[in-house]
Amino acid sequence: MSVITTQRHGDVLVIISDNPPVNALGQAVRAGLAAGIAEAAGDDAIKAVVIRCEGRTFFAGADITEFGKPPVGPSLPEVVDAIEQCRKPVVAAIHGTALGGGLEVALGCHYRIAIGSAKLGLPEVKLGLLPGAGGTQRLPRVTGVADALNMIVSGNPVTASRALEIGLVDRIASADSLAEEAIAFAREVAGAAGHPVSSLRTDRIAEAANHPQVFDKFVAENSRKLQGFDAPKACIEAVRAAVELPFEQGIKLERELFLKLVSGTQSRAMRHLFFAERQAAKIDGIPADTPLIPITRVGILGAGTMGGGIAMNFLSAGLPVTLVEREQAALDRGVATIRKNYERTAARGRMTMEQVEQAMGLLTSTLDYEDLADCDLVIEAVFELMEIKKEVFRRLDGLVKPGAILASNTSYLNIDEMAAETTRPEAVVGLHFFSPANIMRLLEVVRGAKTSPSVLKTVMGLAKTIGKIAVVSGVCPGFIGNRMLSPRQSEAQKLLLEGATPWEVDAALTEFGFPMGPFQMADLAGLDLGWTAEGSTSSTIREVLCERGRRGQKTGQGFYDYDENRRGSPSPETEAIIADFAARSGRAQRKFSGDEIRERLLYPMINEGAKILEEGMAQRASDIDIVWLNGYGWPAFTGGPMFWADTIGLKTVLDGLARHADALGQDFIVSSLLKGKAEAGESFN
Ligand code: T1G
Ligand code: NAD
Repeated sequence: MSVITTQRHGDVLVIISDNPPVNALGQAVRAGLAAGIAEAAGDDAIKAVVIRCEGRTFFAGADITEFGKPPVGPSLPEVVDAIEQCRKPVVAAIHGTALGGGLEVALGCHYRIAIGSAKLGLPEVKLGLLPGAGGTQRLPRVTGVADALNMIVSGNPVTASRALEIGLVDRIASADSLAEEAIAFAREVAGAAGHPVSSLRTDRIAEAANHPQVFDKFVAENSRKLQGFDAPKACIEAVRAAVELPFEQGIKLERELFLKLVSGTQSRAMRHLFFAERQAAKIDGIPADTPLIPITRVGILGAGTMGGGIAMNFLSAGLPVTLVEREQAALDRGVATIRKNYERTAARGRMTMEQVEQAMGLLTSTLDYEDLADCDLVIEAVFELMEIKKEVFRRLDGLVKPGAILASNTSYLNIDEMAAETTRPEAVVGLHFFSPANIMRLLEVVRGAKTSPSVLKTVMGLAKTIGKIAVVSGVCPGFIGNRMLSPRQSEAQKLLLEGATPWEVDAALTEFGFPMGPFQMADLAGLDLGWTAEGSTSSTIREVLCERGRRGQKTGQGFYDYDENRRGSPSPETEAIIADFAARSGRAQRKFSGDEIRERLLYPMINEGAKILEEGMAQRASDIDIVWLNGYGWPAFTGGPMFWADTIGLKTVLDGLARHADALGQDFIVSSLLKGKAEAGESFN
C-alpha cells in the first residue's frame, strides 16, 4: 500500500498521506506528493488540490532517520517548489502537529486550513539545524519577521488560533470535518484569478526591510540562552537574508547553512538526543501486554522542598493528591508553597486563576496517614534517613490498599532495603524527582530487584502524563545522575587544594556549555545542606565557609560574594580560606588550564557512566545522556556525557585518565568496559 494516495472529489484532487506514526516526509512520501501534484497539473478536470494526512498528525517533518544517509530524490525543496508552482490552488488541511518540513510543505501550499487543536512550528533548531526546505524564506514572507524569528529560533510551535492571528493559517476548521471543509475551501478559491504564493510575497517583510535593527534587538535579547549553539545564529542569518536578498538567493543561502549544520557535530549530538529521549521510555524485557495499574489518586508523604513540587505535577495533570505531613506547621508551609508557585505561574500568564483553583481543589492535606489508604500510588519524600524511610514503608504497607504502588523519592538510599520492610516488594519502586520537582523534567525510575513489570510500566506511562522524561536506573548509591556527579564533585574539591580557584573550575564548565559550575551550584543549593554548627569541625573548606556565615547565595556569601541582584564575584576571603587549607594539606600548588580542569572533572564522570553500564544499572548509554541533559544541565549541543565521549574518542578519555592517574588517586578504578571499548576502537552509543 503506497503511503500516498489520491482521491477525486469532483473537480478537487485530495492527496492523502498515511505514513504512521507521524507522517514523516521520507522518500516515498516526497515522491508520492510530487506525483500527486503532477497528476493534478496534468488533468484539466481538476481545478484545485487538497493535501491532508491520515493518522494522528499532519506531516511532522522530514524523516530524521534519513539524515546523514545518501539523499534520494525528489528532495523536499523540490516537492515544496512543485506544490507552490502548481497552477491550481493547493490547500493544506492541518491537524495534529505541522512541524519542520511539514510546515514548509504547508507554506508551499497557497492556502492553509487547520483544526483548533493543531500546532504549527519549525523545531529544526532543536535538532541543531535550520528549516531546510524554504521555511526561513517563506515563513517571514507570510507572518512577518518578528513572529518568524521567534518561531524559527525558539523552535516552539504556535497554536492554530495564534497561527490565524499572524496569517500563517487562513481558516480554522472543526475537528470532525477538516477534510470536507478543506475541499469546500479549495473549490471556493479555485475560481479566483490568482493565489497567494508565499515566495513572491513582500508585504510582510517590508517593515523589517526599513527597520533592520529588528535583528540586532532580537540577538541582544536572546544571546545568553543561545550561547554555544550554532543553529540559532544560522537561523537568524537566513531570516535576515529573506529580508535583504531576492528569494532565490535566500534559498541558496538557507541550503548552504543547512548542509553545513546537518553534517556538523552539534546536529548529530542533538539528533542523538531526540531519539535517545524516545528510547529511554522503552524498558527492555517488559512484554507489550503487561497490564497497567490504574492511577486515580496519588498520596505524597512529606511536604518539604520536594513533596510540594512532586504534588504539583499530579495536580497539574488533573490527578487528586493526598498530602500528608507529621506536623501542622510543615503541612501549612507545604500547601502555601504550592499555592504561591501556582499563583506565580498565573501572574506570568502561563495559567489562569481558574486553573490555579482547579489544581488546588484537587489537593487534600492532612496529618492522618489513614487518608492514604485509598491511594493507587504513594510517594514518600521524608528526610533522607534510612531508619525513617524503613519505618515509613512498614507503616504504608500496613495501611495502603493492596495493589497500590509504594515509591520513594530518595536521592541515594537503597530501594531494596525499603522494599524488604514490606509484604509487597514487587510494588516498591524509586521515583527520584529533581529539584524543583514541578519544573525539572527528569525522573529517575529506580527498578528494585523485585519491582514488578506492571509497576514499572505504569510509572513510566505516568511520567509521560505528568510531562516528565523517565529513565530507568538500577539500585546503586546515587542511581545514575548523582552517582556520576560524585566523582566530579570530589575532583572539583581536590583541584582547589592543588591551586585552581572555584571561579576557574566553574569557568571551565560554563565555557563547555554548562549553565553553572560546581561551586556556583553549591552556592545556589546552599552550603549548609546537611551541615550543623554543633557538628562542624572545620575539616573541609565548605565547613569553614559555613562557620564564617558564608552559606551560599541566600546569605549573600558562599564560595562567591553576591551583590543585591545575586550576581556572584570571586571572593578574596574564600581564596584565603582555600590557600590556608591547601598549605595545611601540603599539596603542591600550580596553575591549571581550562582543558585540564575539564578533563579532571568530566573524564571520571564518563568512567563512572561506563561502570553504571557494565553493572547494568542503566539500560543503554543514551539513557545516561538523557539523565545529564535533563537533570544536570549538560549542554545539548554535545549530546550528553557518553555521546561526547564517543565524539572525542574513548581512547582520548582513557589516555586522559592515565595522564591524571596520580591526581585521581590509588582508589580510582578505570572501568573495564571503557578500557575494552577504547582499545577496540568502539563507542558507547
Ligand atoms: N522523523 C523520523 N521519526 C520520527 C519523526 C521524524 N521527524 N518524528 C517522530 N518520529 C518517530 C519517533 O522517533 C517515535 O518513534 C515515533 O515517531 C513517535 O514519536 C527539511 C530538516 C511529532 C510532536 O523535529 O516532535 O523537518 O520511538 O514518541 O510524543 O526543514 O515526535 O515509536 O520508534 O515523539 O506523540 C522536524 C519531531 C524534523 C518533529 C509527536 N520535525 N517529532 O510526539 O510521539 S527536521 C521535528 C516530534 C525537518 C526540514 C527539516 C514528535 C511529535 P518510536 P513520539 P509524540
Ligand atoms: P525536606 O527536609 O525539605 O522535607 C522533608 C519533609 O518530610 C519535612 O517537611 C518533614 O516534616 C517531613 N517528614 C519527615 N518525617 C516524616 C514522617 N515520618 N511523616 C510525614 N512527614 C515527615 O527534605 P526534601 O529536600 O524535600 O527531601 C525529601 C526527600 O527527597 C529526601 O529523601 C531527599 O533525599 C530527596 N530529594 C531531595 C532533593 C533536593 O534537592 N532537596 C532532590 C531529590 C530528592
